[in-house]
Amino acid sequence: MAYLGRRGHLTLVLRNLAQLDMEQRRTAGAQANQAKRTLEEALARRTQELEDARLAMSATQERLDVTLPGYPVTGGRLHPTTRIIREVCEAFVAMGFSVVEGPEVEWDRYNFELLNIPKGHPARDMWNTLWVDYQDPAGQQSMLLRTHTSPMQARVMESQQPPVRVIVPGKVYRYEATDATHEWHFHQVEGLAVDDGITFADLKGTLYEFARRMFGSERKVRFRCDYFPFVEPGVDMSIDCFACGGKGSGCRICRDSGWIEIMGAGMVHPKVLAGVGYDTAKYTGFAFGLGPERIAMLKYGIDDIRHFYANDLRFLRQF
Ligand code: 2NM
Repeated sequence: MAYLGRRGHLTLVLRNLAQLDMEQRRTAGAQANQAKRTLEEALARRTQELEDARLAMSATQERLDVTLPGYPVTGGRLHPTTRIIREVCEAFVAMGFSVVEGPEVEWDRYNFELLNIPKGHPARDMWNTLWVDYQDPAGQQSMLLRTHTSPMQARVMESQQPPVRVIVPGKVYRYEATDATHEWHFHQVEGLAVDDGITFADLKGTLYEFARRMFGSERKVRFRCDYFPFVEPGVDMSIDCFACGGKGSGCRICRDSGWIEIMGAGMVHPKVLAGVGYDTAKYTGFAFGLGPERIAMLKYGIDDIRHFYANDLRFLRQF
């Protein structure tokens, strides 16, 4: 800097050469240029020495072996719940349904009232609810963590006229003590079809097709009466056991019954259709719901639902 820099001694000498006469300029110029070369060479030499020393130090002291292979990038994988949700949705998308998702925090109105579960109705006891400490400004509506994904079906129906064909995957919450078959949060996939002329035969045909796609083309299905306040009639659907082929002797999966319950379903209750403003003289529909964790437990032979939320890599790496 002091000699070779922009305002260095030597730079100034060279710059001011023009002020000297010819004779002086020749000798001073030659000397100055010689001095500049000498300085530059010395600087380059010293720079190289320091760089060599730094590399030598790095090689002996830092122990960085640049020839070692890099750390492998481990490929991620999908959670078993996600895999089942995608498989279920794909099966229904292939049959003309659209996938929609809704909020996990809901109003009483969508989670219960529009689904034919009014305040004080005994059916409310079917869902142990996690209430959120917030009411709407008018004080009319309580907030809760949705206990099923059906409130989104109510939202879809409220926002459009039939035809409706939707499949709604998502997380749901219950105020529940946990054990091998219960969690306080888990997932659901629910579906809904409403149109002019939909019958119970459509429900059976659609869910039968789903069962065969999901569990094998040989599957048989069984429908039995069940109760859900938002449907009438309500049913549960079973498939013949894919583990023992329905023989049911010493089978862990179907507990010897030969049948496995995989979902609930039914014809949408006229009160639900009327509640969202549909013409019940014209439109009918069917709806259904299943638990992907339960499906995964059956399919992969998982014995405890709590594995799904424990984040234990020994569990997760198996899928
Ligand atoms: C189930 C079983 C039966 C259902 C009904 C509705 C709605 F909004 F359309 F009324 N959504 N989901 C339903 C019906 C769900 O889950 C076991």
